[in-house]
Amino acid sequence: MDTAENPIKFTGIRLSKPKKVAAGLPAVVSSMRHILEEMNAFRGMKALLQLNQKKGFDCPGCAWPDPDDERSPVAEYCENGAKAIAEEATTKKLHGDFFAQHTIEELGQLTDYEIGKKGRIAEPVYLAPGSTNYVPISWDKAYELIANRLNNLSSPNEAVFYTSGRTSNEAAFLYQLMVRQYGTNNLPDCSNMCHESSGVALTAALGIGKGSVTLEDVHDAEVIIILGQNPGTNHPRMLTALQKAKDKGAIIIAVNPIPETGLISFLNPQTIKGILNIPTPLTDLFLQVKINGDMALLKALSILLLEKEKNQPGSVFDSEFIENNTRGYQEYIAHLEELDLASLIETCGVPLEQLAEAAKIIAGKQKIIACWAMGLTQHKNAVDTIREVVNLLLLKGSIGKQGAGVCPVRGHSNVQGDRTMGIYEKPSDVFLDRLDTVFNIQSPRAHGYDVVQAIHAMHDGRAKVFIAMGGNFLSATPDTNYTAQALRNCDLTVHVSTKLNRSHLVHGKEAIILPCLGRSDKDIVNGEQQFVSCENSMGVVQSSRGNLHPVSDLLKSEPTIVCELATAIFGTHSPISWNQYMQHYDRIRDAIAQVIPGFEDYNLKVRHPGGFYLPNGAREGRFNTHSGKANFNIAEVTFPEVRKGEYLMMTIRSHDQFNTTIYGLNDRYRGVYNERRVVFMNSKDIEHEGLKSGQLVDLYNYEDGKTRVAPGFIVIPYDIPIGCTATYFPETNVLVPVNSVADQSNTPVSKSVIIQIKSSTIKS
Ligand SMILES: Nc1nc2c(c(=O)[nH]1)N[C@H]1C(S)=C(S)[C@@H](COP(=O)(O)OP(=O)(O)OC[C@H]3O[C@@H](n4cnc5c(=O)[nH]c(N)nc54)[C@H](O)[C@@H]3O)O[C@H]1N2
Ligand SMILES: Nc1nc2c(c(=O)[nH]1)N[C@H]1C(S)=C(S)[C@@H](COP(=O)(O)OP(=O)(O)OC[C@H]3O[C@@H](n4cnc5c(=O)[nH]c(N)nc54)[C@H](O)[C@@H]3O)O[C@H]1N2
Ligand code: SF4
Ligand SMILES: [Mo]
Repeated sequence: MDTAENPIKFTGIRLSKPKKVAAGLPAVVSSMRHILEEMNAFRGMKALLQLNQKKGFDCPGCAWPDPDDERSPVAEYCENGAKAIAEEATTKKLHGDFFAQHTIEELGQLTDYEIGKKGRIAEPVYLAPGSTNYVPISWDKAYELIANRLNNLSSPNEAVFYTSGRTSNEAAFLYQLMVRQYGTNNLPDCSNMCHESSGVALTAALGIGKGSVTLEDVHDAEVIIILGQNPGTNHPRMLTALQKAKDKGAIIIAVNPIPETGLISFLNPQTIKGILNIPTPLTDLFLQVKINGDMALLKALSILLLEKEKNQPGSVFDSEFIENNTRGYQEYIAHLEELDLASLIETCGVPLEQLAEAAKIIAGKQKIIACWAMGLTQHKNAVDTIREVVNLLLLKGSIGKQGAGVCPVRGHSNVQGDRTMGIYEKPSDVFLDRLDTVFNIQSPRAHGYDVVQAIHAMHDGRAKVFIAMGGNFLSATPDTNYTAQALRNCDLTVHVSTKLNRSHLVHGKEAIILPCLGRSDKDIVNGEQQFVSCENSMGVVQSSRGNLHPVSDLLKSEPTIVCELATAIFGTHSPISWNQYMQHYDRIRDAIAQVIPGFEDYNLKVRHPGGFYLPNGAREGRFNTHSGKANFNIAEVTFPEVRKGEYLMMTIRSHDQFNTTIYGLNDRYRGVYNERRVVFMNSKDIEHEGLKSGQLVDLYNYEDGKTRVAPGFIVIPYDIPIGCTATYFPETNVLVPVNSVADQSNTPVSKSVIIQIKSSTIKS
């Protein structure tokens, strides 16, 4: 179906062998090419020189931390950081004339790549009911209209307020405050689709929903296990940290269905070795797990460790740590003893010899870090799988000590900070009580909708107004056609955005786009430059000051937009005087300091070069759980039911995208150029299905008695386990059933989608 939600275009595929080395000169060339396509060299260099510097701005890419100590004065960023800047700081811009020339329908036929290349949205625009084009609207009129629609709903719970993870702490705090003053906890965010499973698992196991390690810990680790993560593409500066760890003798074990280039070896363009073209091998042991075989793999590893411990008591497990700091050890051991190693091996697909080698490596070491990302979080059994990672570390006493711990590597640059600021549909009463006391409001106590619940509520007419602080809800969420209907059923959809995206084009009866400043933009209020702050994946809060002249005078900062919208919604009788916060962002930080533990003296601490660490009990070996101890978890081994003729499909990122933003059409490391409509398959499966390399196929999912189809994908033979396939999101989100969610975290299961593959009905 070639519609506004799923346009299909083929761009002319070229293939090469997957690369064996990440980064190096091609990365530098690619960075510069992206920058120069979007802006002149002066603007490009001006931005890049301040990227991730202590007085500069935080990279709008991923949440990998910056070094605490010295930073490179010229290039403290990676290829994908440069691409993020090129995308955001482009000088191309969209004013009213662009929207007058192009109907929504026309724009909907463009691919995500083409839409993104159009430029920055340069003024607020409005789409009237039944109208074909967005037209300019003044900021005041836009606020008035949104406030009017919100104030006329029969309940505040009929509105949904989405957040994506680029939003600063300051904007996020104000946004959730506005939403709670308005009267709802309907605050779904991208985290619901991302590391929610990690948050749920770690809170139950360790008493804090975040990672426990610092960057220094990664450098000091003896063993680093990387599961379900592709750092070479998605957290490229992590390779520098891995290289440092390797230089100090660390052993890296990678667990992944595909041998990702960034896990194999790294040419650091900032070192002499890199310049001399001498790569650092990274992974010492690659375990090619079947999609979603991790739980079985981890249990098998624990069994092998238990055997060694029994043979030589005290040599493998940290019994003192287990005794003093954990709960449920005996029960966990009893559980392991009931399991059948052979069937675990069959489920995970990794041969015993390799598992034994991994067990041997782990057995003799104490400083072990486990890193993971979406390859673990987006499965039905994600929470229990992550708890299995923790079980393994607890056996080894590898939590709360230097060089050891859990490291869920976050996605968006401030997704962790947004949660800390209260962007959460299930806030604690303690947090709400503080808000109420400090601001003299009455926050609602009923929990709100997460992403999946919000889609259903909009689909069923229980929610009528959708407001998004960033993001691209339609393309990021599952079951694209169902979600498109959900958005279309709304009376009003509003987006605070930097760039045009598909969620602006598949809209409610009325729609508004409010254009905002990005990270790289200079934000001046009353003649004084303001800064915002973000929390990275390791709990460091840092300031971020853009240094580029915004492409349009009609852009506003996210904090200003929230304050002005709140003023329009609540009028002059509000107990919160919203105006003060947009006059100086120190006022927002003062408010945050009053509400959120760890932010005392925020304004002082955030001005410290490099920022400050938030408190983290697990890091210090204190576990704020119900039991006061770190908890082992017992879970049955589960695996998706895949019938004959069905395959498991993981939806992954190419090297040229940031989530739904498509920077380019290449996936250099995997050797795919100029095409995104591809399906990676094992050659035996290709043969078994009677298909050929390069053939066009249609992909189907039939869950819940519905037929979902993603037509037109080119078959690529790849090094992936039998029965497993991979495609890029968002193109295949149409196949992810909205009701297929992870137990406990409700995260869409977008890494184990059950598909059938049939030769295509369309021509390329
Ligand atoms: N350049 C760039 N950077 C990004 C992003 C981006 O889109 N582009 N997105 C950002 C965001 S929001 C996030 S959340 C992160 C995402 O970072 P990643 O989680 O690295 O992103 P994915 O492409 O989803 O890759 C998942 C990895 O898990 C593997 N995998 C899939 N299923 C399984 C499984 O069942 N078991 C195991 N062991 N492995 C599996 C895949 O082969 C792949 O290597 O990156 C962030 N950084
Ligand atoms: N099938 C499948 N689906 C997935 C995933 C997957 O692995 N597979 N991954 C999931 C994950 S991990 C995530 S995090 C979500 C991502 O979901 P989202 O966060 O909703 O999506 P993004 O693509 O990151 O959002 C991009 C848009 O954000 C806007 N934007 C960019 N910068 C700014 C800014 O500074 N301010 C504002 N206001 N707007 C800005 C731009 O308009 C841009 O078009 O997708 C999820 N969806
Ligand atoms: S690793 Fe992530 S945060 Fe660092 S420069 Fe690259 S994209 Fe930006
Ligand atoms: Mo994410």
